[in-house]
Amino acid sequence: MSVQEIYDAVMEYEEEDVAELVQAEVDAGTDVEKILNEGLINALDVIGEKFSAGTLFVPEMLMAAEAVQAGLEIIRPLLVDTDIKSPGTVILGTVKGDLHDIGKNLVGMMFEGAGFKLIDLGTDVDPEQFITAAQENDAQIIALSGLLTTSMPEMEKTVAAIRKANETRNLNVKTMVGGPPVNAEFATKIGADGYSVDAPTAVDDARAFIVAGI
Ligand code: B12
Repeated sequence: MSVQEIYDAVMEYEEEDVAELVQAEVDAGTDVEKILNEGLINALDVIGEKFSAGTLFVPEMLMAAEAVQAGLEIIRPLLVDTDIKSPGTVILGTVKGDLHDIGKNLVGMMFEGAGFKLIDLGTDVDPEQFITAAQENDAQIIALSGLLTTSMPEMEKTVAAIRKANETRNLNVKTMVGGPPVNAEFATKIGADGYSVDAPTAVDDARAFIVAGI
């Protein structure tokens, strides 16, 4: 039994095996971060490379994603279980036109694990949905995920709409963006308040926003 077997099972699209192997590693006390990074996410990176190279296609990418999701469900309780007092409320979603949600879900789990109240709007979320959810839940932060290059203009549109709502619709939220096509420079360019490279950093950055007092 090893983390390598989890990686292999994802590469073979064996959803049930992935769940069982992750459970076995968790029971054996293996570091969750190791399971996550070396077993699950690593495999998706290689799947993405094979997709780029044209050696596998969307159905395989989807099966690998489902296998990883099955593993994440086993890890979820370890990431979200907390007694910490809520530092604030975060609205999270993948921007319009983009259906990728594994990274977003991971970010969401880590926010929950840090005690934040999380409103996850899912994928393909349009700007108005983010704004309405922030108003209804008195949120401090809106966090946008995107995996596609075409999500970058969507993020820009969404951040612009949120900034406008901050000025004209009595909203008071900070925006943060994440996902492989974006970086800190892009975040600054589109007027987002922050960019974080991964889920743990997103939580630290969100805490810093709140401590700074929005
Ligand atoms: C799985 C997958 C799919 C699955 C998604 C299933 C799902 N439920 O999510 C399916 C099969 C549906 C899919 C479809 C498509 N995909 Co796809 N997909 C992938 C793949 C292999 C893995 C993505 C993933 O989950 N990674 C693991 C997670 C954990 O990583 P992550 O999302 O980057 O998240 C981390 C950070 O980025 C960050 N983060 C993420 N979100 C946020 C948000 C905030 C606020 C913060 C702070 C941080 C943060 O934190 C996370 C880690 O801690 C990638 C390749 C890759 N390596 O990324 C291609 C990839 C993203 N897909 C790609 C493409 C082209 C497509 C399709 C267009 C293919 C097609 N021809 O139909 C469609 C588009 C569908 C749509 N409209 O969205 C391209 C994108 C190219 C581009 N630059 O635009 C990639 C890069 C593959 C490639 N190499 O070409 N895909």
